[in-house]
This record gives sequence, structure tokens and C-alpha cells, in this order.
Amino acid sequence: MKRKAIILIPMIILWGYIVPLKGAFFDQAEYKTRRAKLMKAIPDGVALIVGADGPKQNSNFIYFTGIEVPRSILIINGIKKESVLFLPVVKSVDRIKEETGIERIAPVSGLSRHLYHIQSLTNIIYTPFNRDDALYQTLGSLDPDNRPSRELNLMNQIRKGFPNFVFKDLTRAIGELRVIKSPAEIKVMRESARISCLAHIEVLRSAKPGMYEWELAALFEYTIKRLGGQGFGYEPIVPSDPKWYDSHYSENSRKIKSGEMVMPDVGGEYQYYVVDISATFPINGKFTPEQKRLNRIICAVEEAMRQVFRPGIKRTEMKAEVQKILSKKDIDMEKEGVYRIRGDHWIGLDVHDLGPPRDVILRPGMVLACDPAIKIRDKAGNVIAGVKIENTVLITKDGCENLTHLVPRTVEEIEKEMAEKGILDLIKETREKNP
Ligand SMILES: [Mn+2]
Repeated sequence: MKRKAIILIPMIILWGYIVPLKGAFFDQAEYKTRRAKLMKAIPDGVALIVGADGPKQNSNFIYFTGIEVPRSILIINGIKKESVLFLPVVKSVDRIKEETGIERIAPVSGLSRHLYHIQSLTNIIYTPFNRDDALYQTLGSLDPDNRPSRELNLMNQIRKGFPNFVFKDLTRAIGELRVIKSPAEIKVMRESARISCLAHIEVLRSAKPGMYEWELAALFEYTIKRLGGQGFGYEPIVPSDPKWYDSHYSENSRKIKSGEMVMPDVGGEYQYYVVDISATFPINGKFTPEQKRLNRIICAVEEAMRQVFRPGIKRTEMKAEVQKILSKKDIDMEKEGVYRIRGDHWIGLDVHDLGPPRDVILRPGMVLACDPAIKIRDKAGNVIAGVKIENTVLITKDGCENLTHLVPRTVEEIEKEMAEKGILDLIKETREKNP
């Protein structure tokens, strides 16, 4: 099965068709269920969700509506159990109602009147507080970038006009919903994973010593978009030695020399769903004995983590179980400097998705990172070598499913893929034939 998938890849990449984006990505029932669950969580108030001002919608708004129209606003009424979508220009009302199941559609100019009427129902407005401009932000600090967000601007305007309203944070309630993926969401995440994995394979095939990190980043982006993705799911990090250990490195400007390792942390976005993938490979396509050793250890750790990921386990309990599995393979995580073995974060509409706190018990439908890493330091404490891999993993009813399983992981798989021709090899051949 796996071989077949890999043989098909060049065909898919070169002649694949582009899936166009559309307004609503799921059927009406999906969006109605999401809003109904939120209504249950806010029986004493209304939720206010502010849409993005550009062509790309924000995660919460797309989650509850599937609507991309810029500058829209959504009210989900937990008391009356209905939703009102405010659009800058009201058109295609029947189509939007059909796609989203939203009960009422009105012009944004009618929001003020709507809030006036809501006052007789409740004084509570729930809205997701933005981490960066929470209401307790210090006022009057001297920082040119210290501007209130659009959301905060709107809150302040509402406060001025309707001083009785009290705002409460909705982030936690939305996180509880978004952390469990429905069957429809899982289907989309599988596709997001598939195209992101194919991009990793394409990069392995094209990577050569002497290339710049940005060339690999550009190839990731091209492949993801060519296969129907919206682009990067998050800022791509394509570091090579010795930049790799700086986890926020995103200049991607280094020329990669033979003998050096590359550690791309790149995932695509498809219909707004993101996957998170990291890999480690030698730019010249051949692992040294020490690199082979690190690869063997990290693959064993990652596999053990997936053996442990299952419903009912607490993330804080994972480390001991992982070590138990590894002991049978004579791997001591402590001694090898292995870290991050609990699944670092939730993944979904955002790469660091909204969800409950770390010590929560895993449940089916959760998607999280399986992202162990090793850093090797010299006596002075400087990082001199290391390895990192990351898969996006779904908790199923009796274990887990690796959504990003198509990425080559072992030494054999990686070396074999790197020996294949990639798009950049084909471009080079064309150029040589036509000097
Ligand atoms: Mn990650």
C-alpha cells in the first residue's frame, strides 16, 4: 500500500488538479451542531464573534459559519437559541442560510439596534479575548505597536453605547468544542496531512547541498498550493546546522553545505485545517553513523509515544509509559537527552489550536503533536547536534492514528526518497537541454 502511494506521488504533483476554495466547507448540519453546542455553554448570554477584515477568515468565525466574507459579525444567542449573521452587504441570503443553517442575516449597520434589543434579554456578552490585548493590558504604555485589536475596538464601542453590558471570555468554551474533531473535520485534516506529506517528499527529492533554506521553503509552498492547499499552515521554519536549535528561526536564509542536517518544521493548510510536521535529514542524502544512531532513537521514541497516545490517558502520565517501552530497546531517554514526550500542543484550525489545559485526559477526536526531540550539547552547554521529528496524530476510540504517516522517517526511507528526482532536478534537466 505504502509503495503504491509513493509511486503515485510524481503523477499527483505534476498533473494533480487544483481544488477551488468555496464559501462553506461542510454541510449545514456541521455548523448548526457547533453553534448549538456553544449555545448550551452560554445559556445566560450571547456570543459575539468578529470576522476578519481580509479575504482570509479567522479560525473562530470560520468554525461557526464557514463564511469568508470580510468584516462580518456573528451573534450566537444562548437564550433564544438562534444565530444572526451580520454582513457588510446583504446578498445571497437564501444560499448562505442553506449552507450554514444560520437563522437570520442582517446588515452590519443593524448590529447596534440588535444589541439594543438584546439588553432586555441579558447583560452578558461572551467573546474570545485576544491574548495580546486582554482587557487588563497596561494603558498608556509608550509603544507604537500597542494598538487595540479590531475586537477590542468593537468591545470599547459597545461599552460606550451600552454601559450595562458585561464582557466575559469565550476562549475556554470554544476551545472545548474545537479540541474534539468531528468525522467531517477529520476527513479534511487527512487531506491537509496528505498534501503536506507530499510536500515533504518533494523537498526530500529536490534537496541538494548548496541550496538555500528559502529554496526549500519555496518548494514546500509551491507543492502545498499546487495540491489544493491554501499555503503554509504556519510560518515555515527551515533551519540547517547550526541554526536548527533556534526554534523561532524563520529567516531561512542560510546556504546549506554538504554534511549538514536540515530540520524543516513545515505544514500546510487545507480548507483552513492545518497539520504540523517536522523532519530531520542530511542535505547530501547520506546519514553518518552518528546521524543514523540519532534517527534510530528518535524514531523509536516517536513510535513509543504513539503506542501510548490513547483515550483515557493523562498527558502527564505518558513519560513513564514511553520510557517503559523504550527500556526494552535499551534506550534511556534521560541519558540520550530526549525531551518533549507528551505531545506538545493541540492542532486543528490553528497549529497551536485552542483547547483545554495540558493535564487533561485524552479523548477520541483530539488531534495533537507527537514531537520528540534530542539536543546534544558540548561541555560549555552549546547545542552541537540533534534531531527532531513531529507528526500530527488523531486520538481514535482505541488508540491513535498518525495523520502524517506518509512522511519518510527511517534512514532507509529518507535515503531512498532523496535518491529520486524532484521537481528541481527536472527544471535543471530542461535548462541543460536548452542552453
Ligand atoms: Mn509543533
